[in-house]
Amino acid sequence: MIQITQVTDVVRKYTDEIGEEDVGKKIRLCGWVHEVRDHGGLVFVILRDREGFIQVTLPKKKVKPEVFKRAKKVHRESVVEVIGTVKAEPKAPGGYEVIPEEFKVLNEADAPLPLDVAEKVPAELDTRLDHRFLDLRKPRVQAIFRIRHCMLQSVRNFLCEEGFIEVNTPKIVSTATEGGTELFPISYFEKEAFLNQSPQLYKQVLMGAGLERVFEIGPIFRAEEHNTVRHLNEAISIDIEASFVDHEGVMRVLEKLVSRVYEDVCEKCEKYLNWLDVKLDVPEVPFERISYDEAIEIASKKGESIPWGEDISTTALKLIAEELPEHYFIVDWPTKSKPFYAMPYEDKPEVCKSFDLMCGYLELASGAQRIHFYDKLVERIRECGMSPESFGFYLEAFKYGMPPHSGWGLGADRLLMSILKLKNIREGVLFPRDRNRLIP
Ligand code: AMO
Repeated sequence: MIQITQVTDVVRKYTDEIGEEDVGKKIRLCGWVHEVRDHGGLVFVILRDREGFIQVTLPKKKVKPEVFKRAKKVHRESVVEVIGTVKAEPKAPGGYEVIPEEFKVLNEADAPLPLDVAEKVPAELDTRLDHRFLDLRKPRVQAIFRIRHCMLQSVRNFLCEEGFIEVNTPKIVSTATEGGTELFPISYFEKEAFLNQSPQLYKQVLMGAGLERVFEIGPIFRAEEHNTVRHLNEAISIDIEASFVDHEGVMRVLEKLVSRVYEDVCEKCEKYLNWLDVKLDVPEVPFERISYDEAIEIASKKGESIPWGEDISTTALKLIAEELPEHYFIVDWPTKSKPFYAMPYEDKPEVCKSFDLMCGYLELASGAQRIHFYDKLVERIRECGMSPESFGFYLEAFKYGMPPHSGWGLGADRLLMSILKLKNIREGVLFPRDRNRLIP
């Protein structure tokens, strides 16, 4: 790794890089003061960096007086740089300690802290999110984001290997895609505009452009009224679209992707999974598929009836999940319960070639084969009570050679929530946006 911090002869080490080979050697540590334990003539400073902790031991008689004085009065969470000699010490966390010859306070933190990073004083999620930069210093919280990073990298690697091209589509748009109720209007000079709910229209247009397989990892905005543990107003969606593939084809891509993410997280994030005390089992593919009809039948037998054609309620989904493995697909939804672009079955137009990927009762993704015929699409837009005129640029792409295609959208925040069994989706989002939260 390139040494990008201050230049000295002494090599900077992360706390987890210190081993037997460093004993007796001089190293440089940079990080935050996690804890100070003052025993009079002996002071222990626990230094934390992004990889863990190390004990900096200061016996009054063995360190320079100014170093001893500085360490003794440093506030918790101050930023420090320590140069010192590594000693094996079985009683120290990690088995090593550092005896400093230099102890620089690069920036002193105020006291008292608005949030206890050492987690001795527990805090509610709201308080934690209000002071998120401090909350993020907690190793267990950082672990979530290290795993999120690995998850997204795994998604990218897998989709690139499968021939998908990464694209970026506009987030300031002029039309709804997933129904008109959840739109955020914005002012865009003299025009009406919205934040995009989904890259849906653009990824389909790119099929008309001949890109064949595209993916996007980007924000989607939904004016969700409800404050639930699994809804955000700004979420990250992993979207794909593929030509000459039916809904079954993209479901296979989706299940393989999910299982690959588990494999990669297990392999590359053992340390962070341990910090979180999470054990993962890689889900086996193929995932079970049940039809919408079978799903509502299960719910109805358990006392929760869903009128055919309606969306499945959370209560019903919880009952359905009791009968199924962790990951499963609900397929063949009523056409009227899905957006206009889902392709109805030729011989049964009241049902469409769509699917939801579930993890327990949590919906992780939804997708479908799309209607690729211009006339049929215009008819469906009208049936859904919308005006084809507002879909001009989208519809044009269907007039001049649109291949058959399918795709899905997978909620990245929900995927992370399900992998780590987070109780609240907000825990896996750096700065979540919900009805009550616009700051920080
Ligand atoms: P859908 O609306 O089902 O489908 O969204 C796809 C996935 O995105 C995630 N998601 C959310 N996550 C957190 N908070 C929200 N408010 C939220 N809304 C959605 C979910 C969901 O399964 N265009 C289609 C996809 C497609 O057919 O390609 C779409 O947007 O995990």
